[in-house]
Amino acid sequence: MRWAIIVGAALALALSHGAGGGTSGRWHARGAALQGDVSGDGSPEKVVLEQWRRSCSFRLVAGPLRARVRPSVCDGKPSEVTMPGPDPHVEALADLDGRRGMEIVLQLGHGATTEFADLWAVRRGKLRRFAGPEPHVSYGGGAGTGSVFVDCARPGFLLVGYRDYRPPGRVIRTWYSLRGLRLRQVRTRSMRWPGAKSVPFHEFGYPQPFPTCAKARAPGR
Ligand SMILES: [Ca+2]
Repeated sequence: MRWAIIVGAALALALSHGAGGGTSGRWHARGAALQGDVSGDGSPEKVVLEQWRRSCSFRLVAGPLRARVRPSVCDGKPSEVTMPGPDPHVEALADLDGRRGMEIVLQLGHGATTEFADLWAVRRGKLRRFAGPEPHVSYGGGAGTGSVFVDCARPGFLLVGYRDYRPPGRVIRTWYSLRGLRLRQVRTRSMRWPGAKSVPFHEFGYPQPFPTCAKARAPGR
């Protein structure tokens, strides 16, 4: 299911980096640029996703760092991300794994109700995608079916809450550790929870994703 954080063995190799800053040539920004320290040096970088013309070629830009991004939808329905629209874009910068420097939440697309994203971080001076297939995280949903909520737990741990509204109603919370650019499922708790009853757990707050740990978001969100 889309809401699950999927752990996989494949490591993204879509890396490239170069010098210089800002949009240049036929590269143009896709979504808003965020300011935050993703390199961990104490100074903020400008973080933005750029697109090459109207092609399915994207690059993640963080200060002087560059990394190529090719969403898997490029192989099937590229028009979902090449036409003007909300995705893909940098959704948030958030301190997720407890190391210096914020992680990058790169929203790749959206389904009927949920939105889904990959996680990136700067390691050894390069932008690196977390391991595993797309997407690393999903969030959103609609009352009546189910909703997914993702947030920080304690440092280095991520929490995904899933709410199933179908009677009798259920809340499922799953913890993941983030180490070495890898998400590992730690434990899961499931409990009955009637659809009409509000959920007190922090990950069910808004806005999504990462309501209690995000340090930077796109303006107006
Ligand atoms: Ca920095």
